[in-house]
Amino acid sequence: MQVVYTPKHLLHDPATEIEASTTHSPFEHTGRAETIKSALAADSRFSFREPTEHGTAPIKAIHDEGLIDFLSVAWAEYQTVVGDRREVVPDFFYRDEIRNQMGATTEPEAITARLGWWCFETTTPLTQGTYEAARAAVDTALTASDAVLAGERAVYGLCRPPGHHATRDLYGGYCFFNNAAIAAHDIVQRTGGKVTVLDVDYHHGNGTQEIFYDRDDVQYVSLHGDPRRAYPYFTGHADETGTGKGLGSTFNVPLAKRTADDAYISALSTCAEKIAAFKPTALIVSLGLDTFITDPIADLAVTTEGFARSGALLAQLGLPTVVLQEGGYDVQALGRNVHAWLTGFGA
Ligand code: SP5
Ligand code: ZN
Repeated sequence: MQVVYTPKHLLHDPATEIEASTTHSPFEHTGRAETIKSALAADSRFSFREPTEHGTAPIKAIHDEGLIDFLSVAWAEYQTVVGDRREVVPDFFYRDEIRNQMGATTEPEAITARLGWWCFETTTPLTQGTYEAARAAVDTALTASDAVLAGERAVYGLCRPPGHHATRDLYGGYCFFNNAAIAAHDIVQRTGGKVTVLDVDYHHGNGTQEIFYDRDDVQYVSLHGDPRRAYPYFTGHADETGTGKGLGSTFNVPLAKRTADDAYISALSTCAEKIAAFKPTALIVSLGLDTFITDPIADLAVTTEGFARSGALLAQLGLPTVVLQEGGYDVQALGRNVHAWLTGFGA
């Protein structure tokens, strides 16, 4: 199996994360992608290639151009206006209600205000090279989907930073650009076929769901920790099924705490049936391994064997498949878990 990887992910290098009312070392760090790379490189069935540059057009097709412009200048502008900071984090979030009765507003001028305009939470710091790394993650996803369109059965894009929490207009949840959504839309545009994004990350992919919520050409299927207890809290409930012509093209399966392999595989089978019924021409998997039994920020109980079974089950759909890296924070086990999933699929 081809693996698309670039060391440019190292340019996004936060040293802290503000979460749970503390500042601590980040769960999402450079070591994650490096350990995955090493685990796959040790198996000769995987061949590595670097992404090619695709420019901003495919990103603009999914995200507000203002978000791209902001991310390209925000870190540097903060340094000159506010002060020297290794990492840049918002401290004032825009919420519509602050202007109750006053009507809508537009992007503000001050850098502090713009941070709160484009970001939705505190755990996603901007570092000096974040924009370049985020652009490279998009290129990784698009290079993987190019290879699948060129005839590969399945290709793995080692995207970092991840993407599925990024909405059309907002970044957060360790995500800046929605790699999977950009690749899915690109495939639809180029082939005219329908695409499914299957999101197996522990966290609901609020961004991917939002981007495609009113569309009938991209199906979004997700199984994740129940948002009644799990981040991102405000989306991912079972009654969210799409809107307008997209009604029925979103399918959410919230999972109970400690869900283990057999129950997980059973839920995944239900998802596979939904995908088969949609009849897509390609599948994108948002591959988060934070469903793992010892993940530090999640509470499911999937094992390495469960990941191998997941890959095998999805291979049975027989679809051209782009697998893109999302979360997974037990870094000790992350390389072997990705390896198990991909070899289960059929490396
Ligand atoms: C891509 C991805 O997996 N993003 C996840 C972002 C979640 N960030 C906040 C998680 C908060 C979890 N708090 C539980 C702490 C247990 N020690
Ligand atoms: Zn996650």
